[in-house]
Amino acid sequence: MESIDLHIKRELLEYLVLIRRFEERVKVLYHQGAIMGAIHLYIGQEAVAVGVCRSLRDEDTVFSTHRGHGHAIAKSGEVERIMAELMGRDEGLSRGHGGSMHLFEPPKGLMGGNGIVGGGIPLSLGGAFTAQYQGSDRISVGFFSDGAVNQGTFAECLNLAALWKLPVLLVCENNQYAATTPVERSTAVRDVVGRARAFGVRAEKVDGNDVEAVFQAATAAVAALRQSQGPRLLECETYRVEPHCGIIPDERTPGERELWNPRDPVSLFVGRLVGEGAISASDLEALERRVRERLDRAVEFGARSPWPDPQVDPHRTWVLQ
Ligand SMILES: Cc1ncc(C[n+]2csc(CCOP(=O)(O)OP(=O)(O)O)c2C)c(N)n1
Repeated sequence: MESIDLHIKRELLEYLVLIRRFEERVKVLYHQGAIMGAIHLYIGQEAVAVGVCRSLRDEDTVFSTHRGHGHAIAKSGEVERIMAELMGRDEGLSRGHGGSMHLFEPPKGLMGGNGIVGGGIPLSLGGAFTAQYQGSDRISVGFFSDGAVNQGTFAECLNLAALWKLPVLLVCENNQYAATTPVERSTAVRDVVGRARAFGVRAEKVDGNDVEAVFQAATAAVAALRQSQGPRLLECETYRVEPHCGIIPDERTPGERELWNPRDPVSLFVGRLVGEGAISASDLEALERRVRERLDRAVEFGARSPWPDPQVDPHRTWVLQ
């Protein structure tokens, strides 16, 4: 496995911290009533979004899930407009009409979240088919979690992607739960990689809390996809730290979360970079300050943005080149 350049490692860290602090801020704003509707926090899973999305180009398409803030930030970098969207404002990515689960920015390849579990998988095949049909080397990514692998659409999509050799990277974020149901109570065969291989899709399991491992696996998969070598699947083993959704009480057994603390993706990467001498304590302080100031600006931007006019059609039109 090739080592990762220092400037890329720093970029990965910047996004990890940005997403973590963004989600912490969203949690506060939600409880203050500044964000309404359902929110699904991504804390604990940041290394997956960052490792995958930072291996992509702008024009590659990403189809997200109901838990999509991390994907949206890592793919588009549009923190201010994502925050405004969560706050339901007109300058949000979807002009305040979509909210947390509908973050779209096609010019940056961000093709939205999805309230339908597993719904993004067939859409990601659509993105891949478009690229293949146009003769482009663009690739498409479909994120989903362990709950989606028991939806019929997952099996259908594995088959079609393999049959048509679509340039799609399917990314399973195995975060141990589907809403409040632990994976062992919902899934007879938990080997997602094995399921993919049964359909002829090349698949690999990685530590989803290790941003470098995810980035390296995604980079290799993306390179193969650009050479039309057929679909790939990455199963990223991770852990969702927060309850399923802002309005559902926690479902964890006492002490369970703490067991995952040593695997926290942000601390893990910070510890490794400090150990390598790649960053110093003052670099970290500066990074935290930068992120805090950026989030302050994002919240101000959202709060200043007008409420959407319900009479105005929120749709924007994009044509993928
Ligand atoms: C087709 C469908 N069935 C059920 C639901 C209700 N629902 C919303 S989130 C969720 C759990 C999804 O679990 P998973 O895919 O593992 O994602 P996680 O929330 O763990 O990130 C369910 C069942 C839904 N939105 N769509």
